[in-house]
Amino acid sequence: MHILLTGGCGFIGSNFVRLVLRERSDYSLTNLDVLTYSGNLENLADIEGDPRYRFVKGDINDRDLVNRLVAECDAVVHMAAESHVDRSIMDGRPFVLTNVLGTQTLLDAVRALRGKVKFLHVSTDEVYGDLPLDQPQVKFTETTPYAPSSPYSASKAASDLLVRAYQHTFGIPAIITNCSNNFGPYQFPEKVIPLFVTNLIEGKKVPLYGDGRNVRDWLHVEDHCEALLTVLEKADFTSGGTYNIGGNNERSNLDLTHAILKIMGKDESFIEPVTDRLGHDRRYAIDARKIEKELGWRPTRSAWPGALEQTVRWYVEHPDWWQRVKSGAYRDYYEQQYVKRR
Ligand code: NAD
Ligand code: TDX
Repeated sequence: MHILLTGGCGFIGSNFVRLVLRERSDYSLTNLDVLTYSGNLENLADIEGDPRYRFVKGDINDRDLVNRLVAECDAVVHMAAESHVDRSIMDGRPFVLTNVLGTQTLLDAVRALRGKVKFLHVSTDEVYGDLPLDQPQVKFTETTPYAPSSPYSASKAASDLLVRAYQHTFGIPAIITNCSNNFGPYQFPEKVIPLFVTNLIEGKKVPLYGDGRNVRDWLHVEDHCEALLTVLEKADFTSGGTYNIGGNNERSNLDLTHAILKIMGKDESFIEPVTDRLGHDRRYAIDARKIEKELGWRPTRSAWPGALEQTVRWYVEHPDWWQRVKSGAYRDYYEQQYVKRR
């Protein structure tokens, strides 16, 4: 199987590349990534020379390039996106350009191949909006109506609806996955866990939004990547549909912060309460029974405190990685590695 992965230099994408190369000796991958601020070639520096892996620098909105790369593959795993809610509140436009129009560019390329290429669309639980804090039994299922709250989640919801429409109208073989919050190595330190951990290593405080009671359902990134591989290999793409993916691991931000402080031997004085995020979703929780029942996937690497401790340790042991990200030095890598070789 040859996979065209979009956004493979980001957090989930780089973990997916590593997992596929490790666990599927007969698979190869092309990674199409334009290298926005969150795309970091250093995430995959150790596998650059693998003959089963190829990096192509390019935009998912480049029609000619996309048509050519899609025609060469058996399946598209589409992860490229603007992914950070706070950035979408500052400026929603890049989110529409990449998440909506970019997805449509890929869908057109897949459509032209008349059923030969599978399309796996990697999406988020945020498309469903948020859940009340006082009804813990209520979770997102695959039939929960869409009610996105941020420009980020609205752009992801729009892209999901385009996938559904192309599946329905043109019969493209497509599946959508909606996943909860991921954690693990190589996450850009704008997201809460790597931001808090690296701030604490630097002796800085952690900015906790609002009252800290917001709840997220945390899943280890390798569990997410295993779920995506399971869907790719076992799901019925001709009928289409959706799978929710979650960790069954709900934590309030306050509990998360206390857990990180404890692992790092810091006290509460390192918490800095700050003004809440605009439109801040209260609670996300995934009902993942469908993927478990139909495809036999369930998380195996997400249990706390072990998985959180392991993740904190990864950032503690890789200061070069996150210091280069925080300083912006990682952006020179492409220049050094590729441009100067021409
Ligand atoms: P990320 O921001 O770490 O990585 C995104 C990658 O996409 C980067 O490498 C970036 O360079 C690339 N990219 C952006 N615009 C592009 C374009 N126009 N053309 C080509 N490449 C482009 O994001 P992530 O956290 O790895 O998320 C990956 C996907 O998973 C996203 O679609 C996101 O919505 C979804 N998702 C993320 C989470 C999470 O917790 N991180 C949870 C559920 C779903
Ligand atoms: O500094 C912070 N302080 C804080 O309290 C940051 C960055 C976040 N938070 C809170 C906001 C959220 O309730 O922590 C929680 C998690 O925030 P993020 O890491 O920004 O993630 P979230 O907004 O929940 O979205 C993430 O999960 C779903 C990803 O960024 C999305 O790409 C994914 O779709």
